[in-house]
Amino acid sequence: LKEEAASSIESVSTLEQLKDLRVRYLGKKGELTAILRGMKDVSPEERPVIGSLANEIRSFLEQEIAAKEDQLEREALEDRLREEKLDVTLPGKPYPVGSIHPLNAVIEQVEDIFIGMGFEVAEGPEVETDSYNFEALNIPKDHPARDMQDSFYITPEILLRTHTSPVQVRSMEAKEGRVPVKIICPGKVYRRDDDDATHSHQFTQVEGLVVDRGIAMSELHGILATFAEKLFGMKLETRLRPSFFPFTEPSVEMDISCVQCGGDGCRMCKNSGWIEILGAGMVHPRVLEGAGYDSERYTGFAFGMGPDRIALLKYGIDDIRHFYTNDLRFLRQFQSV
Ligand code: FA5
Repeated sequence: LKEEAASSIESVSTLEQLKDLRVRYLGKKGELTAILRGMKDVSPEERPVIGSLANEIRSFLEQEIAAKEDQLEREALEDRLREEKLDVTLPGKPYPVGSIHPLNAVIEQVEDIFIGMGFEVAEGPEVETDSYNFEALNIPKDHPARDMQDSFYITPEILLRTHTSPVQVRSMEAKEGRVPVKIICPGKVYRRDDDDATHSHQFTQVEGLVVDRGIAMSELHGILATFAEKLFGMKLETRLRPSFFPFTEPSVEMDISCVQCGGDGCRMCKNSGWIEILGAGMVHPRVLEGAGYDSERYTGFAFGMGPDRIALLKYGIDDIRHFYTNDLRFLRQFQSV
């Protein structure tokens, strides 16, 4: 039995098989256990001899099994180490890296420039009431200026805001008559415009508003000229042209000398040398009064620009729709922006 067991132990190759062998020889119903149980039938003289022999075999088998178990475990560990070997010199898998959208890049630059000049960034809702979007901005129901901004209405009183100007009124109301008010507000706006290379039905604007004592048109021009030079990173000419907005009086549009051709004429500026980048003006007294500011004591200026068109100009992009179609080939060109 001893020899047979020893050679079986020698020949097993898995821990599973070894466990079966242990049960077969040493288990409750095992062969050696059966011999030890049978001792009661053996004559008293033979009992000590057979008993000690059986015990000797048992401890021998226990040792053999333990030794084999050690060996098998070591081998299994070595196999695993061999299989799971990691080659740290292999080249890694390339991981796709995203980049900031050119439109967001421009909005962030605009924010940084104005924050640097002491402005705070305000926010307002994209779903707006007719009264904030129009009435509080001196655009009554039957005013022809409503046609300037064809709107998406949700109910007769609620619409998607057509410009960021309602945030002027909301910001003044939040300040409850205190000065200075000095905010910009970037955000999405919506108009029922037909999409083409320079028009989108959803686009972005950045509004600006300053209200304090003694604010004049010269402050407006100074701040906006400084802003334009910082944004395009070069010396620029700027000019203010008379314009009309119901919520500012007087109203202007600001042109910059074309950054693409340096003022000599190109496709971007239609050979005029000038490009319009924003609308602005002195806040209309009626808008100040409506938001709780005494228009005899305080004056202010406001402006509104379209970062989409500024981004077209800054990066020489030919179609505004590129910003919204998410073609990776287009977006990848701005990884260093
Ligand atoms: C306004 O929306 C005024 N609220 C701006 C303003 C604010 C004037 C404060 C005075 C004081 P306007 O409709 O011109 O103005 O739009 C401003 C800018 O938005 C334009 O210069 C243009 O850059 C951009 N814009 C207008 N319509 C579109 C469009 N469909 N797609 C992309 N950009 C547009």
